[in-house]
Amino acid sequence: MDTAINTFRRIIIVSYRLPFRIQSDGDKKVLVQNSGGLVSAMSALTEKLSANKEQPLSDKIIWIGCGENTEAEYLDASDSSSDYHLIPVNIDDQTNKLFYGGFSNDFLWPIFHYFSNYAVFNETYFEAYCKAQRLFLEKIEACATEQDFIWIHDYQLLLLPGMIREKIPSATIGFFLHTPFPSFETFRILNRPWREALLNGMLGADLIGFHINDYAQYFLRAVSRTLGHDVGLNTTIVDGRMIRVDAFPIGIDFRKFDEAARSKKVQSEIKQIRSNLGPSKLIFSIDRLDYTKGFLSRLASYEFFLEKYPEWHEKIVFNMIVIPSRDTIGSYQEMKKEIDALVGRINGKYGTIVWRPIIYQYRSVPFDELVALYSLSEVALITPLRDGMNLVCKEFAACQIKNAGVLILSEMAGAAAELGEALIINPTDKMEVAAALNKALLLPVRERELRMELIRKRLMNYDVYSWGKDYFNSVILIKKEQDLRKVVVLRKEIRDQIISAYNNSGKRIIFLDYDGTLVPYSRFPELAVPTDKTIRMLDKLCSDPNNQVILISGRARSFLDEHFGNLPLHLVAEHGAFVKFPGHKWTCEIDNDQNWKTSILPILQRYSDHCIGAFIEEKTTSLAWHFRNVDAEIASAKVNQLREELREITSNDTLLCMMDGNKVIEIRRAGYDKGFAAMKYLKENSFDFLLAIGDDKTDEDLFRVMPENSYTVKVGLVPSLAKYNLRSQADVSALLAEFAKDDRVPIPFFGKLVNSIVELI
Ligand code: GDG
Repeated sequence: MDTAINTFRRIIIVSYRLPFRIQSDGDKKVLVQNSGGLVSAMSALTEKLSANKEQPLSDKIIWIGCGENTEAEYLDASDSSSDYHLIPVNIDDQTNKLFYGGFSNDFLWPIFHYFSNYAVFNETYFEAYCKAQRLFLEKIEACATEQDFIWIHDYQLLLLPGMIREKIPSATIGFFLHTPFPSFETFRILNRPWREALLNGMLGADLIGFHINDYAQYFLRAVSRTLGHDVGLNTTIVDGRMIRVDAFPIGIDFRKFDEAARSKKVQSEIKQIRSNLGPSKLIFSIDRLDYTKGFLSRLASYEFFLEKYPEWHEKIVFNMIVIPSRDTIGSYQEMKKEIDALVGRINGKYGTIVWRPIIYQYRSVPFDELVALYSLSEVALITPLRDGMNLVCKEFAACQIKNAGVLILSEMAGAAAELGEALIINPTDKMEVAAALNKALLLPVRERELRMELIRKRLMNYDVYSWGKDYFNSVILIKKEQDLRKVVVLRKEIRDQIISAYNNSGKRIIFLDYDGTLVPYSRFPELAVPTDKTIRMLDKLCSDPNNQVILISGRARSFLDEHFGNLPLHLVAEHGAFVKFPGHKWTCEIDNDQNWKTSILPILQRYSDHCIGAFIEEKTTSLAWHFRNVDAEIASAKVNQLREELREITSNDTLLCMMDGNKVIEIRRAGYDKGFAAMKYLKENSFDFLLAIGDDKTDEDLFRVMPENSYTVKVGLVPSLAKYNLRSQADVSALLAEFAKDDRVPIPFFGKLVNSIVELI
């Protein structure tokens, strides 16, 4: 961890809210930590980092977030031992209302927690969401460098990683989502532009962390289905940058709770509470006021338990603490009223003169009291309807120093994936919850101890420190991986160098691929035709007697003839199977037997039937199965199956081979490729300017045979044998336009006349 930390100059944490507020302590102003899952986790982590005497942090951790005070006031209130340098983001009230209360809490929060019926759709929410994140961006830009690690947290800031990436392309950015990420069926409720914007925003990060693997997989699925990016088990590649998407189940500061539970202060607090409680067994829960936490169904289950198991009356007490949160929002106030009423009804129905079944408190709890309550409770009843992780259940276990308590935990909390020894329940099934309560209260001591011991051991091993370490190490690993796969973008200096080499050379050879290189991809190949501008540019290029320009394509002869037949170009069709010199006829470079197609066509047809959007292109020497219009997810499953099937055939038939292209699988006669075709031209080794440009996997064969002194350019930011990468097809047109930029300008006759005059002058 320490090595990982020291890889970066500084850590910059960014979250919606700053973790501290300023309070007066006599004459002095002091920083007081806010409550909440993110703050608890991060402060535990940073305390540990700062406490490391051998390798303390080189600088304070910068934390950027909304706060009530100015930067100077925070600085003033923090003492020299403080771990943080707090930088507040100021968002005006109206924007904040729409951004935080609106888009974040009234829209994303319910959708991400599967409460889509609570989601409020409002155009202005999203505008404010974008505006607010630009304000965060300003603060980050003012302090961040490429050597820092910027760690962004949670659903309020989903756009921010992408915004930073645009401004600081080589920044190291981590993103961690503390809520669940919903399945695609729920995520697709968002309208398409928002869906795309949010995913693209998150993909600005190098490492995207979730609490559990399910959320990571749902995210990757959303990326594949919404943006059409290829996704692997835990990675995806965007603009040539590999991004890791993984699960990092957040831990707690186990020792802090464990030690506090053993402390004298807490032990005397326990005695105090115990003497008030009497012999009753204590069932405990504490959560922020939120509909996701499942208060109403928890109370309904408890009521059912009281009804079904009357033998427990007067022997148990349920202490339900609700922490004030978001209670300015109307729906939260409503929910609070419902909780108040239900508690009142249950206590009225089952309570006696000596017994109140529920002790309900709506308040915050000081740390020592919280630890005491965790420690002395016999049962923790943690039943959220959805929860990213849930730290309360972990803290309860950390305080069970005698291993005596039982944890009842909702299967809808991320923590359930880790804590299998708890009694796992469905929080909406009151019968199951009631039965679990009864079981928990009756569980033999030995079984309670065994279960709790295992839970505690796991939480101790993977505490918040290990979580941070895991996350930091993964950031380093993905950066290393990116370095290995680095693409060399053809920057202006290299471009100038190529243009000047072109201008200073006398014998040039230029290989140009067609689709994706000379023209952008289109939904149907027939529609990807060259523009007049492209034809004019090619005309100029190949009319230069010093140039030999070869259009080296996978297209059929007829297509190339139709569009380029009038130009003095060399044409190579079907990936090298046919070659045509300017003014000559096509020559076939291979054995042109076509019988093999009869067995392959039905296979391709069968896959087309199952993949809406797929189509077959029949060429003389090959059959191409195009899947660019197939739903990405269906394609990823079916394409692999088809590959396997074809591989089986080609491994038994040495005359056939399979080619993986850009959203196309092609099966053809073996023994030739673009490299093979190019070699015929390159044999004549007297060129002083050599250039090859292509975007497809089949162009790698071309790059492979180009001599060392060539310029080879891959279109798209993906690793390649080519020396340089251009971002897009449009960049190729711009580069070629530079070569063709003799000032002899426009079209044929008049153009040539003007040129001659220019030359004369
Ligand atoms: C989000 C996700 C995820 C709260 N009130 C008091 C208090 N707290 C502390 C608890 C606990 C934390 O706040 C609450 O964490 P949870 O995980 O239970 O819930 P959220 O606030 O919803 O947190 C959640 C979490 O982020 C972390 O990623 O687990 O799923 O929703 O640490 O102890 N502590 C004290 N007094 C309070 O009144 N001392």
